[in-house]
Amino acid sequence: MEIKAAVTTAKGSPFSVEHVQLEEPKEGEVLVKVVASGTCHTDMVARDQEYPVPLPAVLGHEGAGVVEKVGGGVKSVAEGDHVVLSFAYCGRCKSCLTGHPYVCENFSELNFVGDSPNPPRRIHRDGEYLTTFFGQSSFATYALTSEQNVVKVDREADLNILGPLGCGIQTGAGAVLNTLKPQAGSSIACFGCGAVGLSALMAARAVGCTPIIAIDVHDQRLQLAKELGATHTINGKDEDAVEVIRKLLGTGVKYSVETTGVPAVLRQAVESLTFMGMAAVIGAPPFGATVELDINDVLLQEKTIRGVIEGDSIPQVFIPQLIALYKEGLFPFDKLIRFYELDEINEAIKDSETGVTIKPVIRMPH
Ligand code: CXF
Ligand code: ZN
Repeated sequence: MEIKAAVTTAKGSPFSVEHVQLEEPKEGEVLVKVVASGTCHTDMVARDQEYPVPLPAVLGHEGAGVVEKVGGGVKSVAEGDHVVLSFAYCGRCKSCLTGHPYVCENFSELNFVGDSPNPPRRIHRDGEYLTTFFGQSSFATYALTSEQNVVKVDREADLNILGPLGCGIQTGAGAVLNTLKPQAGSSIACFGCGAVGLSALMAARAVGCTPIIAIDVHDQRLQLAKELGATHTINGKDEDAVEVIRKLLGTGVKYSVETTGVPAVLRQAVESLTFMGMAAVIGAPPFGATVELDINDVLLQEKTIRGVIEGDSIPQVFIPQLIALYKEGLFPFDKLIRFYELDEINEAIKDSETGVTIKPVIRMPH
């Protein structure tokens, strides 16, 4: 079938909205009419070729829409179901089989495709195949994906806002709810107030963390952090976050969440921890990035530094839980979103890169 998609042809180039061809669903595949797709920093990382995503490609990995058609053997969804699309996993490796698909041993191959011996050939343009990103390629009017990428959601929920739950929002919220699991009354510091950091902050608020300290270099974002539940804010340009946190809490915070991918900020997220504190490492720096840590600071206080991918989420379990929290007013993630039309995708990306919009969501023309 012919679809409209935002194509990335060359490293760093703007998106070009074009007509391309999409295959019909085969065994285990699901065709989704995309209503809207969030944009995530990882789309830009792929566009800029910092991750091995062969170009040309159709990026986008936070799709939400309606099932149009299913291939043979698909059991969990049917035509007409409302769905959110999340990351791809194999379901057969040790990580998947032990309930950890977010660290699927084939994650890179299935989501970034670069090193795949057998890439999905679903999208083409004049005889040339375009890379399918995160097993979905949601910057398009239709997405052809695999059953394991698909999460069936409540029909009452507004599909226009649900896409970002498939990546950025589940990543931040899951780091708190699935990984750190703070008790009510625990202290937490969120380093970086983009979509991921603010999602962590909202989750911390939902489970009764206090104090909740938000750190960023933009006052506008810190203001939003306050509205979403931060009890304290620190502008890292003006103040030393570690010093301020120690002044406030004596030995430090029980939990910290690092979402910036800046090595020096990761060091702060570790240094600001109290005894037996835990830092969640979420922000992705360029490959090969390193950081110096005071080993005795980690050792003598028994600190834990923990990488977290996709919020340690089983999307089919966690996304409906986030929607339920949203419905109760406990997780107002819609406050991060601004809508753009597909033809405005380059403006949306620019607004996310300049910090004007926390979470741009692209609405598809139908
Ligand atoms: C990514 C972030 C970087 C590590 C792999 C998963 N998630 C989505 O954007
Ligand atoms: Zn993402």
